[in-house]
Amino acid sequence: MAKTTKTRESFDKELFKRSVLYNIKTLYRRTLEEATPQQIYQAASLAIKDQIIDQWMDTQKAMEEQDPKIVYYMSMEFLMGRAFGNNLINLRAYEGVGEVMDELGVDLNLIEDQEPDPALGNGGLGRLAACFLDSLASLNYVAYGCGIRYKYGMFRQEIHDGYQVEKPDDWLVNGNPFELRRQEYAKEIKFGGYVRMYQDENGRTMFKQEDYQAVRAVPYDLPVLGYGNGVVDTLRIWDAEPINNFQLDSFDKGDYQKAVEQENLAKQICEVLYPNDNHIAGKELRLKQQYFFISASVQTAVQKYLKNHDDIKKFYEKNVFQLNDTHPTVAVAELMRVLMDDYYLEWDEAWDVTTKTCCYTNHTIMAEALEKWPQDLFQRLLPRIYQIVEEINRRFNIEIVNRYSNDHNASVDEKLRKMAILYDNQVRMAHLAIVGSHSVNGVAKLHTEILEKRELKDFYEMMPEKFNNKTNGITQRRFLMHANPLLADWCTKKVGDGWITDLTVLKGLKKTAATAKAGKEFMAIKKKNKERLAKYILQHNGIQIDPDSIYDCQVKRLHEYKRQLLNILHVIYLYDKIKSDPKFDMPKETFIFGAKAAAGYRIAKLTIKLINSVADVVNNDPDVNGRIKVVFIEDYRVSNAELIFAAADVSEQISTASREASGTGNMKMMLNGAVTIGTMDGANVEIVGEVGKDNAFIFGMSSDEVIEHERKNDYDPMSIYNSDAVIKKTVDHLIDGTFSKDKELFRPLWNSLLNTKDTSKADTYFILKDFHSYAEAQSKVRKAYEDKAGWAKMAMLQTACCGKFSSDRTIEEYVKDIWHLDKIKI
Ligand code: NBX
Repeated sequence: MAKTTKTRESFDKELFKRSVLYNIKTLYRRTLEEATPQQIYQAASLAIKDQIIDQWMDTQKAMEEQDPKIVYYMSMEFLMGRAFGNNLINLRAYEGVGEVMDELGVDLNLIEDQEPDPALGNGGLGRLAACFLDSLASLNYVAYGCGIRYKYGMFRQEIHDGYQVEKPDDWLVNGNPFELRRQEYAKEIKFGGYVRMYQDENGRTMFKQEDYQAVRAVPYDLPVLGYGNGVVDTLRIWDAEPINNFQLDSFDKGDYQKAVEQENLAKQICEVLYPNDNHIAGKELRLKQQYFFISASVQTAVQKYLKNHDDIKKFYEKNVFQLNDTHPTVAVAELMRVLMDDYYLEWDEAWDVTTKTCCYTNHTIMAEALEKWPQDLFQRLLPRIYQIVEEINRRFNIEIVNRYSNDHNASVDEKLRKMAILYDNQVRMAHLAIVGSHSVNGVAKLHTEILEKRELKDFYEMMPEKFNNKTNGITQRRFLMHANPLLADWCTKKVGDGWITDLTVLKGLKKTAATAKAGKEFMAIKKKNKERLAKYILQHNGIQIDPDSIYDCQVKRLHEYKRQLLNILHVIYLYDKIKSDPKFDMPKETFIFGAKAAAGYRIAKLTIKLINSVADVVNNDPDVNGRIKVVFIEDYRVSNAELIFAAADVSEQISTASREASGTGNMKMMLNGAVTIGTMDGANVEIVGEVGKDNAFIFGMSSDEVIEHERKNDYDPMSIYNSDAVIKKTVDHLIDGTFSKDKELFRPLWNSLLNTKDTSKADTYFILKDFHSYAEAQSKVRKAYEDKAGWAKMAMLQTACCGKFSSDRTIEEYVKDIWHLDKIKI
């Protein structure tokens, strides 16, 4: 248990113990001995919640007295991970609770394992939102996360015969002990119908949605604890309920029909998270989800403000909306609607407030992830919102015309085509987000540059002042303190515990890193974490791995641009080497994968099957003799990610340059002392900047080179294949029966690299082009690992140099440049 967490302030062990026993009795009519681990978990969680509630109320009180500016972080995803352990850490009660559990004869880890991972997110974007909330609370800012209480979060992944099988994630079966249902803040949300225009008694033109379907949005609040500062912020996630229980004996057929439809709508809206990342399915229900939680959140924010302020025109002085990608972008039009229709502002006044309130973060340049809605669908579902979007678009187009009609270097038509919000019968959400916000940011330096120079070039030229970079970060409270208590303690011993709230303190380790003794300690801790992961893998995968082997880890969503295929092709290449040269000398290496593929993403799912098939062959071939092992960890999620990060030696960050906006797993691995093998992409560039290029293994094309090939459309993987025997042999193993009796099974993967019918579509992610440079980098990794002392030093330097990548730093930058929040005092 982490000594780091010893600095506890007001945690009362006796009170906690009594409270747990009491809860077991009153909830389950049982004694501790009779209670199941799940029941103990529930009882302990409620005991903790008791303490949290007091702090939560104090925070609310401080808020009312101090009237700070509030950020609403609007996101369709919050990938929070388990709350129990994290809450204990931030309450500084982890060790105390551990002691109580010891006294009760209960294993705290077992209790933590009773909690399902709340997986209300796909990957990086959702997890970033969770890290941001942790940092906001820890830095004394008042924040509301606004999202959806999906009944089913990200699916649970099972592997059957090497294939991914999606199982529903029924995370609420046992209830959620930390949540509070806030019926009193329910809101009505309207869909469909038509807009009636009329003059009110003061002669104002009014717009009223009629003949609509409505659902009731009911908020559930989850506490977000700051670290040791008594601040408790709120994640408010919305559930949908039917407005009224309709009468089954209704005589009016029309009413009856409508009532059933309304009830169904309410049942559907929050049913499930769409499991796609970096890809848009364009489903009507998804747009309903978006408007549902945004309308509820915007209405709440405005009403909350007006409780203590009377000038709605100054709303932006006390509130800011950060839109997490384009998914919450209807907020721009919804705020306009509320300001004009409910509070009678004129267009220009409402527009001033809206643009000063909204800010937009872009997380991708992948074309297939850009949200566009068919105009007719949008209009049918959100008739009033559509009118407002039309008017925003009309005014923006006038601006474009005024700006460019006398500019001989620009064509107005071209600009309209590229920048209009409504175009080609589509609503382009990114354009609405940019026009309706005063800040547009990318998530790493390189990503922001690409946005400015390429993807959003026209917008950048027209409104450069809006654009800025905010390099992502991660919270060290979860990803070091909770994930790796041994290393957390070691850091504290070396440099004090200041790193918990200021990660740059770890740079003090640089001096330490020079000594051989420290290196041994560091690697001993790594070894323990590798044993912990080996135990998990044996339990969950039935595969025995060697804690003395190199743990090379690629864990993240499965996507072609992330190039898990490059990784496994390199394993195939190594396997060949071993087969053709039985004495081939290399340190033992374990290739660890973890990844979920979107349910409809064929190539991604087949890549999972390939990894498992390669594992079957390689792990069981006596010629390999344990030199390489391949493991695919089932159901990759926040809780097992923590085990993996702590155990990783090598961090695989191998996306095609320019494609990974930032990456955050790269930072989590670095924090835990894993060395990066990667491309100059996303935040890797900045990681190398901090740790130095001698302490990372960089390979492959630069983003400029990739972009240049795309511009010229001159990349021809087939010519590489035909002229390079090694690549040909490696790739052909996909279709020669080495990894599957059915030689055609992996043909689609082979085709994805070499499809001869349409060269421009083959190997879109330049796997063959980067292959040798990757293999060479891998060979350097193996060589470096053989120098034990050298490796220990390099690993320590990762931890020492990752100060920049705390989400605390990111949040302070958002505050300084965009949000201008006030700190509250408790
Ligand atoms: O956001 C990710 C990027 O790919 C990472 O490079 C970045 O570090 C991270 C945080 O900024 N994007 C991401 O996770 N996107 C999604 O999950 C996503 C989900 C739904 C959707 C589109 C994208 N419709």
